[in-house]
Amino acid sequence: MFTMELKCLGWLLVVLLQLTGTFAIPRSPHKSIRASKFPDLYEASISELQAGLDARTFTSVDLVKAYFARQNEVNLAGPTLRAILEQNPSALEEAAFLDAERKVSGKRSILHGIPVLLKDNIATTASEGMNTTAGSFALLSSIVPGDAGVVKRLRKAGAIILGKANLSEFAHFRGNQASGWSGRGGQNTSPYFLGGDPCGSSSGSGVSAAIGLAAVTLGTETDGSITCPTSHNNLAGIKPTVGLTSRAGVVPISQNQDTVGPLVRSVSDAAAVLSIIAGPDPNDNFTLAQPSPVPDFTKALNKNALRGKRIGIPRQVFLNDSVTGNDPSIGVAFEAAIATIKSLGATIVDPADFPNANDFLRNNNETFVLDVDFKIQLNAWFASLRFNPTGVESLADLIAFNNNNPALEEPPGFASNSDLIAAQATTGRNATYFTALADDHVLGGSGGIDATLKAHKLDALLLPAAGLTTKPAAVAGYPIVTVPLGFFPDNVTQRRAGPETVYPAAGMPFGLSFLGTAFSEFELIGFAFAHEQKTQTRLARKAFAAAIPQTQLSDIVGK
Ligand SMILES: *[C@@H]1O[C@H](CO)[C@@H](O)[C@H](O)[C@H]1NC(C)=O
Ligand SMILES: *[C@@H]1O[C@H](CO)[C@@H](O)[C@H](O)[C@H]1NC(C)=O
Ligand SMILES: *[C@@H]1O[C@H](CO)[C@@H](O)[C@H](O)[C@H]1NC(C)=O
Ligand SMILES: *[C@@H]1O[C@H](CO)[C@@H](O)[C@H](O)[C@H]1NC(C)=O
Ligand SMILES: *[C@@H]1O[C@H](CO)[C@@H](O)[C@H](O)[C@H]1NC(C)=O
Ligand SMILES: *[C@@H]1O[C@H](CO)[C@@H](O)[C@H](O)[C@H]1NC(C)=O
Ligand SMILES: CC(=O)N[C@H]1CO[C@H](CO)[C@@H](O)[C@@H]1O
Repeated sequence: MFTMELKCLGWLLVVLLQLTGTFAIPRSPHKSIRASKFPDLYEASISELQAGLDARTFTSVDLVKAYFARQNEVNLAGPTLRAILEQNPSALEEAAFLDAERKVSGKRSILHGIPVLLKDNIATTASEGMNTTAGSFALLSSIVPGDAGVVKRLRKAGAIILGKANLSEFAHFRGNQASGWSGRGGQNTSPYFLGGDPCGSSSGSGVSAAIGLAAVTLGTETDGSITCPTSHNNLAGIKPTVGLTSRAGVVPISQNQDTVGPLVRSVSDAAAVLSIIAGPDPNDNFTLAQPSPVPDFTKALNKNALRGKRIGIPRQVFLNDSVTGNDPSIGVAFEAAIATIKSLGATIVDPADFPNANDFLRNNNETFVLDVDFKIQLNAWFASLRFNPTGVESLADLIAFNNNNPALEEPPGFASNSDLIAAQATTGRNATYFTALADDHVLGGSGGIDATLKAHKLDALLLPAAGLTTKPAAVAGYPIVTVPLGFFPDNVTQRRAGPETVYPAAGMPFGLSFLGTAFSEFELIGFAFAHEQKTQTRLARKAFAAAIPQTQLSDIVGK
């Protein structure tokens, strides 16, 4: 420990001297040859970036500069995607430190020196310079008690926090919201169709991962908020079992449903990130009930993972377009996915209907539970702040703040506070609440996903990501792993999604979801990987030209 610190100091000195120009380590004379070895940041995987960092082809400082430049090209300029809220003013310093440490003692983990973008409801210590606001002006310049549990794990693993991503304000718990809109960030839009709905609430995370504005992004899901932006942005995403990843330091909706997970470009990257952010956290007691030890999810990456497995297709309600509102083209691509999964050696059980499928059509227990939890937990969030200059200290204050600052928080088309008002009207965790919560667990779990898996001896369920797919997993707290499935055809019927957005639209992506029981991430990752490797759907279509940032490492290294 002691010698390590001395070595670190020595290298920091070297770095400082280099920075101040006192002496310079000669650069490679083969720069033009090396330039071709830079990975394309649009698609670069964690392991490609790690290989380049290890080979000293580029540094983490170069990576941070390149990602910042890419963000600046498309965020408020060009197609004005509005995916990024803040760039970390300490990121370059953090990168330089991690570059120096790598030289001395090697990498701490596969995330050492890798830039990670966080949804703006995930807290970062205020002294670093970034705000944690869930997109709301009511939390601007508030002082959080410290890093979120997942951020502590990322930093320990050597990751660089690159910035904060836009989102649907308060993770889509404000009322009648357009996906991807927040007071602070404005309307985030799709990189696949100008003015397309990026889906939320982890919209900025999804859009940023899609076009390489960061190496890795994190989002949160209460019901659909990782799965849907993963689907709309041609990504791999994991909505972990509630209690696998810590929610400490995450602006809450509900302890019963909130969960933090990765939105990235490949199942391999998702597995690597999940392996690092998962694990117990004394500040989130739900995480203390998870199986130990945390699996190395990268060991699940097996192209033959579907061989001999039984995959069920819950058609009733969940594949009925008149219920889900899905465009028929999703169904066409989904049937092809079933055939692919069969060709990969799985037994398809079709249909494998939920015994309680029709209960999902009218059940409102979820809203009841979320309203009660949100009021209690958001009030606790405000109480936990060291300081909030806006003076907002409660949900009631928040509603008043929005109404008193309409130019900031209620511009035309974005004025609804109906979720906040409904939550404010609740009176705590009474007998009705506990009945509703128990009913949720039956609906999604013992009477839903688990009942279906058991009845047909299944290893997983398969559905398109869009539709009612996320609800059973949301109310049960169960995992979903999503991968690219296809793209809307040019003649798709375009619809309005929000005041400034449309969905579906020509060329926009949609995803395929694997669902399972609690803590079945390892199996689901294997199945999703097998499908991803066979189909390579993500690579079939890129973002529209103006949404593809041009800056690459070759523009940064040595400049
Ligand atoms: C956080 O918000 C404050 C107040 O608007 C601002 O001065 C500061 O620059 C913000 N931090 C970043 C990194 O944008
Ligand atoms: C976690 O702690 C809260 C109170 O702090 C309690 O209401 C809840 O039941 C606990 N949950 C678990 C899973 O232990
Ligand atoms: C699909 O849902 C509609 C509306 O609920 C219903 O009328 C129809 O019977 C369903 N179709 C099937 C095949 O279940
Ligand atoms: C809650 O679930 C139970 C059991 O499925 C159902 O009878 C009840 O109507 C639901 N309550 C609400 C408010 O939807
Ligand atoms: C529990 O509180 C809700 C409002 O949050 C109310 O509608 C319901 O009647 C209450 N139930 C009981 C048993 O008091
Ligand atoms: C789009 O084109 C396909 C293939 O030609 C056709 O089957 C489908 O009905 C068309 N959809 C619409 C909405 O026109
Ligand atoms: C990093 C960045 O570009 N942040 C911008 C996010 O959007 C708001 C609203 O347009 C801007 O004020 C920020 O500068």
